[in-house]
Amino acid sequence: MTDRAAAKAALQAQTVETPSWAYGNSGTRFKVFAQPGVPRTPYEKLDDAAQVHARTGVAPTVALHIPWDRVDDYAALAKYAAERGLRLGTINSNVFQDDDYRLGSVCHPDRAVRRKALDHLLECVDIMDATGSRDLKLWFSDGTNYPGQDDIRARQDRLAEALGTVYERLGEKQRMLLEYKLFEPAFYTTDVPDWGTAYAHCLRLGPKAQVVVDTGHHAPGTNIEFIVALLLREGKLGGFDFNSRFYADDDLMAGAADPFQLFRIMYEVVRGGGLTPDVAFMLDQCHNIEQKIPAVIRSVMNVQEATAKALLVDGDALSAAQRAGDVLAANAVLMDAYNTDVRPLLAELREETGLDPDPVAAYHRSGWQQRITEERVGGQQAGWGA
Ligand code: AOS
Ligand code: ZN
Ligand code: ZN
Repeated sequence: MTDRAAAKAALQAQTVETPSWAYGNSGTRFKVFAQPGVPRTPYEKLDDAAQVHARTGVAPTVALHIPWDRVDDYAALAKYAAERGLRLGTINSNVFQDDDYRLGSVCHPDRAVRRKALDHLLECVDIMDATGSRDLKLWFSDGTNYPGQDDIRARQDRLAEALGTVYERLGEKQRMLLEYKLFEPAFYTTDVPDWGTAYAHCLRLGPKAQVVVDTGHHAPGTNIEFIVALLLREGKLGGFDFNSRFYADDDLMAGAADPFQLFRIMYEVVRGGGLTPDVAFMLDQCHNIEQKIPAVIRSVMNVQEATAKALLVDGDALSAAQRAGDVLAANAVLMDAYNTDVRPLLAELREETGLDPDPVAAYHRSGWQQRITEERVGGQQAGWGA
C-alpha cells in the first residue's frame, strides 16, 4: 500500500534550485537568440526566480555563477533575495572562459595558470561566506585533445592538489560538489570524466566533498540510476544538475526527453533515503528558443511529477515480488507507479498550500512576461551557450 498523505508531505518538503543562467539569453555555438525582457542584472534574475517560486512554491533557492553574477555587495544581493522569499544557493565557479585556460585550469601544465584558477575557486568560497551558500559546485573543462598532449597522471596530481586546497578552505557547514562530464570541450581526455573519478577524489578529500550528477553528462545508454543508487549507498551523492539530453550535453528541460529515466532516478533517490536537504536538486538548463520563466516552471513541475511517481511505488508489493523472484510482477509494480497520472495529486497539493493548481497558466495570467518585456531593454547573455 502506498500512502498519499506521506507522498504529499515529501513533495511539499522537496525543493528544486533554479540556475541564474537559465533566465538569461543563451544559445548554441552557432547563435544566441536574444529574447525580449530578459534580466540585465543578477538582481533581475532573482526577480524572475521569485516568479518561479511564487507559482510552484518549491523553488526557494537560486544558484549563482561567478563571474556572470558578480556584484559588489553579495550581502546586499542575499538581502534582496530574502525580500523576495528566496535564498542564494550553490555558487558555481568558472575556470573555463578565459584565454589562459586553453590547456586547462587547475590541471594546466603552467603553475601560474593553476594558481589563477585556484585563486578563483578560493574567491568563490569567500563569496559563499557572504551569501550564506552551503555548496560550491566545481565543474572543470580541463582535458586534452590529442594523445600525448599532456601527462594524464600528472594532471590528476594537479587536480588533487587544487581540490585539497579548496577543501581546507571550506567552512564547517560548507561543501564542495564535484561534477563530472564525459567530454566537451575536451575531446580526447577529460580530467573528471565520470562518477568514478569524481568519487575517488571526493573519498580522499573527506565528508565535505560530494559528487554531483548532471543528467546530461554521460555516454548514451548509461544507467544513471545505478550511479545514483551507488553514490547514495556510499554517502557521496551531493546533488543533481537536472536537464534533458537527446544527444550530448543538450541542457534541455528536465524530464522532457526521457521522463521514464527521471522517474527511475527519483525512485533510487527515494529508495536510498536521498529525499533530504543533503541532496541538492538543482536544474542546469538553458532555454534557447522557448520562453525562459515558464520553461523553468515546467522543469520544476517535471521533477515533482517524477518524484511523486517514485513516492507512489508500492514498496511492500515490490519487495514481495522481488523476494519471490517474480520478475514480471516486480516490474509491474514499478510501471504501475510510473503510469499513474500524478497531476491531480500535485494540483491538490498546490491548492492546499494556496497556490494555483496550474503554475504555468498562473504565470501567463500574472502579466509578468508583458511587464518585463516593456520594462527591460538590452537583456544579458547568460555567459556562454552551455
Ligand atoms: C557544464 O557542462 C556543466 O554542466 C556545469 O554544471 C554548468 O553548466 C556550469 O557550472 C554553469 O555554470
Ligand atoms: Zn552541470
Ligand atoms: Zn553540462
